[in-house]
Amino acid sequence: MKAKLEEIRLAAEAQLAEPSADLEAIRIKYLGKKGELTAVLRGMGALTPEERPIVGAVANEVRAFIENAIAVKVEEQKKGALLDKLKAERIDITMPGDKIIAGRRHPLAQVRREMEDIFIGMGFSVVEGPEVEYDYYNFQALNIPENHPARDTQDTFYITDNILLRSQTSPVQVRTMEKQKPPIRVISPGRVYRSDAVDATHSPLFHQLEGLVVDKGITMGDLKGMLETFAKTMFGESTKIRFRPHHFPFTEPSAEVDVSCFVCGGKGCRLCKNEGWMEILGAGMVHPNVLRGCNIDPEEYSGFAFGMGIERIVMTKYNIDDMRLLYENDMRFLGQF
Ligand code: 2NM
Repeated sequence: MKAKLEEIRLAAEAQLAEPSADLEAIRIKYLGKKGELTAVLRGMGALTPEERPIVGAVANEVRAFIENAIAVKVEEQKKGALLDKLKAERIDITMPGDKIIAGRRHPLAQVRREMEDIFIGMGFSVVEGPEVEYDYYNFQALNIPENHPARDTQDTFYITDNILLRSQTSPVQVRTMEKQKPPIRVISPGRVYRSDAVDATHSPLFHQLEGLVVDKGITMGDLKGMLETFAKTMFGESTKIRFRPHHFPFTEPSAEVDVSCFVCGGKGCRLCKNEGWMEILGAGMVHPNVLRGCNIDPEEYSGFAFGMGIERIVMTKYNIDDMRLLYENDMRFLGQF
């Protein structure tokens, strides 16, 4: 029996030496309920009382040997599996990282913010209002007569007889004057809509920034000084402004305002088409009818207002000759700003 036990030990040792040994199968084969070592232990009843403890000791020794050999092998296989995994999942930290493409603001948004900052610096607040407006706020309250061409369905997008897409942001200023007592100092940037065919200088949707100041004793001099500060900050310290008489129904007197060309300084060049000046906005003193319509007494208060197209400012500032470039979302173009 001792020889049989020694045979079992050697056989188990040999099997466990195989690199891909199935450890669980080996355990069952020798140590399991129907295993070879178990069978030897069961057969011990046939031994003499003198032989039993000697064979029993050898059997225990063989069992301990096999158990230990299996445990060592289990550890070995675990370690091997971990090393394989580490090898397979190795990270090359010298590889270059993924390039992050940073976004940026659209030039229209950049310029709008730049303009807002300038006016905020002069004490203005930014106000917003609906893009779908009543005809009352878009026209009537602005002293625009019933038969004015701007009211034509050819020029304005009507939704019903008295509801339309605002064609300017002035309705926001009327709503402000209705709600707020002077002193008023607001700008209203936003989208406006006009039924224009698309070309290099027109779009049915564009952006305006209008401003309004109402207080006691406001004069055209205040308007000029404020616009001069705006122009110098926006286009450079040497910029001059020039008022040309004009007509708007909502202001009296009214003017179109030019800035001196920031490329040639007024001598005339390609950018300003040899004029030396570029038109950037319309302005004037708020018409008494407009103030009265908002329950502001024109005998007590006066005000100025102005309006400019943000697209035009962007195109002037960056010498862009086709407005459509601002709406096409071509990154080769937008990436330049
Ligand atoms: C312009 C030109 C001149 C203007 C007038 C008003 C209001 F509501 F006070 F009457 N808001 N904006 C105005 C004046 C707008 O855009 C070219």
